[in-house]
Amino acid sequence: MDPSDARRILEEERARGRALIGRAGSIEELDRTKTGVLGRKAPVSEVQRTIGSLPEDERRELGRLTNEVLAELRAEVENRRAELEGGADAELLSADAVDVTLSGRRPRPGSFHPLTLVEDRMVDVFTRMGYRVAEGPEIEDEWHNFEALNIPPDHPARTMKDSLYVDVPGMLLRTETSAVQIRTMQSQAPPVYVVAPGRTYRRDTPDATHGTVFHQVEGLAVDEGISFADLRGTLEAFARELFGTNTRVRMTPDYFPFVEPGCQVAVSCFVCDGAGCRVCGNGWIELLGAGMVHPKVLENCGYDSERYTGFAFGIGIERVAMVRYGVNDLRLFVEGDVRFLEQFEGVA
Ligand code: FA5
Repeated sequence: MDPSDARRILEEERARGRALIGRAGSIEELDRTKTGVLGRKAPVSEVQRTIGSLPEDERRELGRLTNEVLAELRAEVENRRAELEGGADAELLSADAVDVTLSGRRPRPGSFHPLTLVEDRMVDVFTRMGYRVAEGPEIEDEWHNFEALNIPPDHPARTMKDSLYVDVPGMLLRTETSAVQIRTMQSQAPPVYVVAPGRTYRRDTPDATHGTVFHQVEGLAVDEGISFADLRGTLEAFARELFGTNTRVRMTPDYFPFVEPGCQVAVSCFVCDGAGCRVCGNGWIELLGAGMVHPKVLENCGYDSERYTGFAFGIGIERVAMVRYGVNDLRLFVEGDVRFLEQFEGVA
């Protein structure tokens, strides 16, 4: 290559390269430009390759010029890269900018589920009477759920048809919180005053008043000299706390294998005070089963049934919530419809 051509090419490339580098609008474009002006096939590189064949003095002079152009273009590339990267940062910053003067979006406060509200209220009433909270497993063995509660082998609740068994032999989802009575008595000596809130499972066909999964609060008091009058007084105090001071309690005989005598307990309707209305029908609202702990149950847990007596009760939480909030179908509690649930915001 003629040295004067080489010089011309170098000067042209210096100008062309600077212009192209300056125009590159993105890092990707800059990289392409860099290959075009500094890569192996770029005119400057071609000049560089021919320098070796020139006479000594030309070689030195052209070598110096080539290096100068290369250094200048490389510096231009790096400057432009820094500019583009800075620009990308600035773009990101402006896209992410928060206008602190705008009023914020208020986070929607959650609220307690109505069943939680009622359970807490019930537990609160009993703990203020001196009861302690006890717990038991939801997957229970047949002994705690049935045998210990004096539920005989031929009782219908023990069939697959009425209870939900799990894949482990002899284990089922507890059908009532009464199993916690047994666990509590096994773990401590009398006197016992406990309430056990929790989830229970039955193979009931779901309808407005029955769920397959529902909740109960179990109560158990065992001490010397406990009588049916104590049960009645306790439930009256509970009903007055929950439904108002004029509430009356009605007990009608019923059968549960683990109590003797046993009863169903209803409270006078807090809407119509017993006259009969849309909420209650006949003036009374059935809430729970109760009775005096069967001596066999006390003996099953190692308690002296000659010395100790006790009462127990099991209250359906859904039932209490339906009455307290005027809800006519307990399936609403588990459907998760926000329009239903948000009505309980701020409710006690
Ligand atoms: C029992 O479960 C007894 N363990 C109660 C008891 C405890 C009696 C201690 C004596 C001594 P019962 O099956 O009646 O009894 O249920 C008690 C309450 O749970 C009912 O009054 C009702 O409020 C609620 N309940 C029962 N089955 C369902 C269901 N499928 N869905 C919703 N609530 C239910």
